[in-house]
Amino acid sequence: MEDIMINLVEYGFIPTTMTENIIGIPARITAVHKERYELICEFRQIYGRLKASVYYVNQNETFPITGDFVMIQYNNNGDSQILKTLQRKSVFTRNNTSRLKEGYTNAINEQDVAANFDYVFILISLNFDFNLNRIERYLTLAWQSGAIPVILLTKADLIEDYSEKLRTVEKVAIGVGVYAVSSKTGLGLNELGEYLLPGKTIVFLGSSGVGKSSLVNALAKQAGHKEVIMVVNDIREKDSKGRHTTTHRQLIMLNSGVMIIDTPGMRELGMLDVSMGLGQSFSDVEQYMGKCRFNNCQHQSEPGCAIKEAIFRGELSQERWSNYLKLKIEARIVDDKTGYLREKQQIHRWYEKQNRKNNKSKR
Ligand SMILES: Nc1nc2c(ncn2[C@@H]2O[C@H](COP(=O)(O)OP(=O)(O)OP(=O)(O)O)[C@@H](O)[C@H]2O)c(=O)[nH]1
Ligand SMILES: [Mg+2]
Ligand SMILES: [Zn+2]
Repeated sequence: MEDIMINLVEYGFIPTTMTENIIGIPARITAVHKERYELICEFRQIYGRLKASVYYVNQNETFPITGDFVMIQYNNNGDSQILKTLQRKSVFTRNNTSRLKEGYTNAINEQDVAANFDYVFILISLNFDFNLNRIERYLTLAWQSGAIPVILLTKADLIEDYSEKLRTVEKVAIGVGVYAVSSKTGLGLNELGEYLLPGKTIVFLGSSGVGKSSLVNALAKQAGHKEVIMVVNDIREKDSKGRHTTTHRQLIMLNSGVMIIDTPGMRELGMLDVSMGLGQSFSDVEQYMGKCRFNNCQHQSEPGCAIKEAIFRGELSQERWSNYLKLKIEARIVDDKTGYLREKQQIHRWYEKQNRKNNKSKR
């Protein structure tokens, strides 16, 4: 056993009274294999298996996926036992209806993508794969997941002038950061600093070949890693389209303390639930609408405000509510193009203030 204990909080774990009352110690799933899980716990990187009497007998127990926090019975001499999946703050799951059609009950669902991420990096290649509809679907998915989307237009080194494309994407990506990047030249990577924070988890989404793993490597290099982290196949660009280089999801922690979940490109998007529109991505927020004591409640400091109460009870996160507001404000601006720029600046300031507030409360 190593001398130095790992602090799981640095892996994004938030201890609560609930976890204190469950037996075992917390751990985070870093990869999922057929029946075996890779985990990180306070002692070291370990392997684990599901406790059968918990996961197979009790049909309500959620099967862990990459990024999940779980409680384990630590075993120093072999596989540890996974006792419980803890509540997720964000998740990508498969479409429930297709799951039913396929006869899923509660079998291990390898198609589930990731859990407990703070940001979704949506990677779109500037030289192919450029499709606004797809970008919108990714955005809807990302908002639904409970995390914050960021759009990266990749391989900027291959395109002479991408400003037009950048502007087009900014128009559909309401309230979302859009960046042109290149893993080859390092262009735009510094701008991502505000997301690459210790303890935060970022999931990478995007078609096969857009450069997800290359970006992991570029960011790792930037963080001082000497070794290459993800395998990238450099000769496949022309002759072997459709092959997937990354074959499983892996949570990686960089030296800077940020965590990245790289995913295989596959048909991910088709498998995920994108049946709802962007407005309905916030059904978790909108369920409180119209439940305030006053009809014209501004959700500021009015008594009997259902939103504020939900936040107070911990049912709704402040961050989620802020995102909802941001999206609402931006949506209104798109309808009113005349005041567009002025208001965009206002939002920018509002968002920065919000960030400062968040950072303060974290200290
Ligand atoms: N010119 C250029 N090529 C890039 C860049 N990023 C990635 N590539 C190339 O694009 C190809 C695919 O890159 P990967 O990083 O494997 O793509 P991926 O999204 O991880 O693909 P899957 O693992 O299959 O989902 C490789 O040939 C890379 O060398 C870039 O910024 N510029
Ligand atoms: Mg890859
Ligand atoms: Zn209210």
